[in-house]
Amino acid sequence: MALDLSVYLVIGARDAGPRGVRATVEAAVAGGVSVVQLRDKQASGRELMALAAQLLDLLDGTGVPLLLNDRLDIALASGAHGVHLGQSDLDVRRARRLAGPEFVIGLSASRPEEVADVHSLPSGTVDYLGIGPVFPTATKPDARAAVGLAALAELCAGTALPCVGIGGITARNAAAVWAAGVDGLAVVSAITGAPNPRAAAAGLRGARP
Ligand code: TZP
Ligand code: MG
Repeated sequence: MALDLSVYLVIGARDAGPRGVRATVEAAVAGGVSVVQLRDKQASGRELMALAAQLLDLLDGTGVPLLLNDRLDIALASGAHGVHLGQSDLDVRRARRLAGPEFVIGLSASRPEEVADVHSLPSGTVDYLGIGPVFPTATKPDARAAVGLAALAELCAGTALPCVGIGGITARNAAAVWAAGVDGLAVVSAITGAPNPRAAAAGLRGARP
């Protein structure tokens, strides 16, 4: 299955608020989200496992893959489609060895040297790069400084790997982020904080050139 990164929802219980993760994901997928990443730094392994199982049930038959942030163990145990790892998480080579060739592995890389490191890996180790924060964001207080559109464009141009922009992306700036050469837009609050997550997802999808 080709990986469609175009509208990429990152979500956890705290992002979803009272609407809940499941209802938000259901609405967002109806609106055109193409990837869901479960990212909840506070949830226990058991909680993540239970939520992953529920989301996999919900996504079954939609063609939308579920990725786990950080937790290769939960991703493998739940039967999720992949994992998204950061620069301080489990090494992507080890993750690839454990997970096999079909599993999706995404990696955060927001500096040229981090992208260069990925190029020195055996091909097929990493499936896509997450680059950000593109813009300042309150969603991830410990995020690095925003890279901005010009650096995003340079990073995307410097790799053959698909690139997803993340951080402060909304329907209003979506066209500018696409113009930087990304293969997808990853968002938390633009969907989870919207009054209508389905319409918000559709708005992001509609911004694709
Ligand atoms: N990684 C870099 S920025 C970010 C993550 C998880 C948060 C993005 O959230 P938002 O609400 O789309 O700015
Ligand atoms: Mg991580």
